[in-house]
Amino acid sequence: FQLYEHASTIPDKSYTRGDWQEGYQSLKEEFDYWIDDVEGEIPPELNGTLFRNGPGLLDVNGQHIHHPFDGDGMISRISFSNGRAHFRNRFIRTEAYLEEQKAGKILYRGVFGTQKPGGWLANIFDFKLKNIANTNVIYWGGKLLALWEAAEPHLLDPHTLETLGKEHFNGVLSEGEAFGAHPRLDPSSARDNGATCLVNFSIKPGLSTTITIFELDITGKIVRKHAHSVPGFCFIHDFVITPNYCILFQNPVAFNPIPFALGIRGAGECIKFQPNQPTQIIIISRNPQEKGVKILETQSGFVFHHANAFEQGDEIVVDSICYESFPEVEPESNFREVEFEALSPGHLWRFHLNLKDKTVRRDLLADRCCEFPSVHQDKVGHPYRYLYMGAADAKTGNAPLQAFVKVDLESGEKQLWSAAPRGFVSEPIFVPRPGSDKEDDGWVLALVYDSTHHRSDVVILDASDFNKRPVARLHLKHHIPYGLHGSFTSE
Ligand code: 3ON
Ligand code: FE
Repeated sequence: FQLYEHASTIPDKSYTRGDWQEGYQSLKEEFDYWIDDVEGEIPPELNGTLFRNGPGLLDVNGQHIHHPFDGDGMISRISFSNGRAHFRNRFIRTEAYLEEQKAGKILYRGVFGTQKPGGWLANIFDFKLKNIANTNVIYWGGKLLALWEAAEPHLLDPHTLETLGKEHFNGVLSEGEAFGAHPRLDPSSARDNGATCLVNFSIKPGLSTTITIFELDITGKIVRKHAHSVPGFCFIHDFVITPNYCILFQNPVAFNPIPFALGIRGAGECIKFQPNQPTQIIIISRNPQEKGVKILETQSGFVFHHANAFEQGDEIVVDSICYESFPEVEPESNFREVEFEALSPGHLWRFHLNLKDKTVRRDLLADRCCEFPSVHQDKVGHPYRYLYMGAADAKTGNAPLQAFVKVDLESGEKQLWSAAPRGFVSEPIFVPRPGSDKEDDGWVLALVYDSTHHRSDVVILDASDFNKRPVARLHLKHHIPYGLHGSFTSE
């Protein structure tokens, strides 16, 4: 476990930018093999499949994309059975991926600033969206779906990862209609006789924004769909649920479409953070019969990801990763040259939304730079004790994610496992030990990029104690570019 050592070997920083950059090389190959290079032991009770999604290509035939969020989606599938693990990765054959690979050049503009070669003249008034299916992957109702928040999901074969087409849920979703990338699973849905249901949302931008809520039963059918209009432009990437509500944070941003229309900037680069405006917290009832939304206000800030929410008396409690400002994408900049220290780090906050007196209180829970929170699947929407997330190795300041933090929300205790100085982490996922009802009895699974060997590891931590060495570390034969989200299914 050579990466287990701490950052003390490098006095001022726990990483070098050069090491970090290597994790953003494209992975062009598609693999299919049993993972035999394993340190430690894969728990024999760990059975199921970890699916990961994220940008696999950071270039199209050598033409660089402008931002990783514009990269073509690639699925990694790590399946565990009887103490062994198998790896497979496949690109999602979206229409745009196939066209661009055939042409050997960039044919589409990306939301985060990728432009077709040829300057603004080649890009002006081109409003076509490239559905890159790169943000999340879920197995639900017997379907494996790759998600991207501005368009419909792609349906994949859960075994071969072959792309089967776009999914419209029997026509409930129309051609090109958005289906968000951050579904939440309600472990006991009252409207489904206590069965698990999947809740998702979508954003349709405009001068006013339409927020649509979708609920899918265990067969994968959309059983509830209701739309709500809120004033102003929204950029909402994630949301949280409780048994009765969906909660979305409308970050204070303004959208100026002109540079996008003129072919100078991507749509996402036309979003400007408004530090002097409050964040609006949108509360939507999950009862489709209930019209209208409640809106509460809190201090300015930018939230991509929420950890969880629950109802408590007159309050809804929401735990979220909040930035002081939105990290704006600069058109002239190269994301590989990012000055980490110049950006504001994400911190874990707890928001108390009082529905009776319409006030919001917020408390800082953890002031270490962090992202990608995850909780026990049975605790989604309910009071909970433990949360896991990616974090910087250093206590303060903004830096790449190199560690995992477990937060005990009851005692305030935090445990850290770090892959610094040469390892870089991604979203951790908690997998409960079968048959156990202790909230932290299980494993935390994640991909960790090891720049020493330019390869990625599947790291399995004992969730009950991060101070222990990893239960197992599975060395892949190659790296996987830093990804976004994924899920574990025991089916
Ligand atoms: O808001 C409008 C509606 C909408 C859906 C306009 C719009 C064009 C901005 C839009 C589209 C939004 C899209 C396509 C968002 C895609 C987001 C994405 C692919 C990823 C977001 C990732 C967020 C975070 C915080 C990632 C962190 C990564 C690291 C810490 C590094 O590993
Ligand atoms: Fe996300």
